[in-house]
Amino acid sequence: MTPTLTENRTEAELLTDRSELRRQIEDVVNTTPVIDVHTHVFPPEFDSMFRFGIDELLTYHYLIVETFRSSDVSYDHFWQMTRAEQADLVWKSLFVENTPLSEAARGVVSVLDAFGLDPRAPDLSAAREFFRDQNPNEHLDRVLEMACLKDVVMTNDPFDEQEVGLWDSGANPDRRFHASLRLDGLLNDWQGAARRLARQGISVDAGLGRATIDKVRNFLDAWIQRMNPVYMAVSLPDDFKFPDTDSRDRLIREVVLPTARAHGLAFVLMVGVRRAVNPVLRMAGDGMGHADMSALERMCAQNPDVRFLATYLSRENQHELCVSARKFRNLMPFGCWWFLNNPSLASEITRQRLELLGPGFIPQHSDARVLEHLIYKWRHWRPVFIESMFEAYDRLLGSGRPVSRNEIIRDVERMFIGNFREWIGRGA
Ligand code: RAT
Ligand code: ZN
Repeated sequence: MTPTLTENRTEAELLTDRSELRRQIEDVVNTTPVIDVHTHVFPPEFDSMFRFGIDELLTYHYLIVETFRSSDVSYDHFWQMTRAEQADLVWKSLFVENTPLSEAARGVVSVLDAFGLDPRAPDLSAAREFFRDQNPNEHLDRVLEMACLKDVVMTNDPFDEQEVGLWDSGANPDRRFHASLRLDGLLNDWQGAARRLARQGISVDAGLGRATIDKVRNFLDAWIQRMNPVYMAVSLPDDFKFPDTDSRDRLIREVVLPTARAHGLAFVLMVGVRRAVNPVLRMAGDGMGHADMSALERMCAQNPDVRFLATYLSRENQHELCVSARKFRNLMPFGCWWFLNNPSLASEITRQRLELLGPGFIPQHSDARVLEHLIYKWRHWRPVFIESMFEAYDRLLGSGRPVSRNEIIRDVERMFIGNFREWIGRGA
């Protein structure tokens, strides 16, 4: 539709009235599609990796830990249950016998409400029937629209047998889904990686000699060719150091960074996770810790020709990350990761980033694992972002510099799409 002259004038008009300013921010933020730069969601082409529906939603690892705190089920018994039995127990413990006050529990409520399902239902029969009846492709389109998403970045593990099988059989993801090459298996467990490479017919020496370095580089080249990833990524522990004396350091320097350079690929660092703090909780058992930011600063300083995206898990690292990003133009902070993706912390982090970096950061990613997570993660976050943006623009207004709707659109598009596109060096 061609905009009328009046609409054009309105877009450029300065917003000097505070309530109109808020209304315009709300409208722009709620209607601008975002690129979700880190998820664990897959499209229907990925068979059983396409996870959706109430049983998957309720057996999210965030909710499993909460269930152990509100029920006396033993760990062993829980892990022996079927997924449906686990989901029934989570529902009973967190949604019927208790009020779903936590962020992850409220997420399920928001999803049910979005589809007109009863969040106070005594059991899951109606919700199960609803999700069973959905056509996967139509449901996917609907969810992306409800979350107001443009594109989604998956997490793709070249050591995951199921995933390798899918790529081998010519998996061709929906064009809105982009691959990212996840390197945890390579960088965080070199001994295990050596065994897995051997199983794929690539014999390597544990000591990382020249020939092995070349083979691992070829391995990554082949996966890049196959997946066409938008970046390479790794999650790192809180005690991550750079430089270091271990195999991860050798692999980062001699394999990953040269590969990033050769392919013009950004390197994503997700720092601060302490894996398996409580192993009986399985994938729900990871914790976190405060990391030393100087490792990232050294990596950015030594590799000015590589673009880095970074997110830290500890609240205490957030201010330091902003300051590091001010010092290194090849560093892009992104998202409020995992335990930080709660309204109170997301608000604090976003406001801090706006104050220190202006629009030069990627404010959020969802980390969704189940398709419908996309709905609640983005619907819960957008109001937080609106408040943070209002605070920043309102202060500017108070200082004598009102903004127009056009400027709000420009800023939001930069943070929702532009910064990421610039970092990955292409349109996503
Ligand atoms: O947020 C999560 O679900 C975590 O389990 C992890 O996926 C984390 O985001 C990661 O990518 O390692
Ligand atoms: Zn993740």
